[in-house]
Amino acid sequence: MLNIPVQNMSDLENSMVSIIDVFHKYSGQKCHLKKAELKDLINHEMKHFIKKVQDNETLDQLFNDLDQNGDLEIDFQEFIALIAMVTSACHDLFPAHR
Ligand SMILES: [Ca+2]
Repeated sequence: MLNIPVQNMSDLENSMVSIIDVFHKYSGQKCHLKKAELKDLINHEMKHFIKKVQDNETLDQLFNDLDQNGDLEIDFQEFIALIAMVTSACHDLFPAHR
């Protein structure tokens, strides 16, 4: 574990730590997200950026798209692909200067 005081970290570094923290909040010690955990994470942590996942068909589709190695779990590598996709989409929607 890196031992850097939070106040010394940049906004971007803090954001990276937040992504890691959120992943582990939902994955727990096992470091993989099951389908229901992915749904909870999206619906609680990304509700302003992604339409709420309500039906199983949408969840299955999203889960299968993210699960690149087909082990029926989302590891951190697969999770950050989602973060990258959504962040990229937000970049197109948000003005450059807020
Ligand atoms: Ca996987």
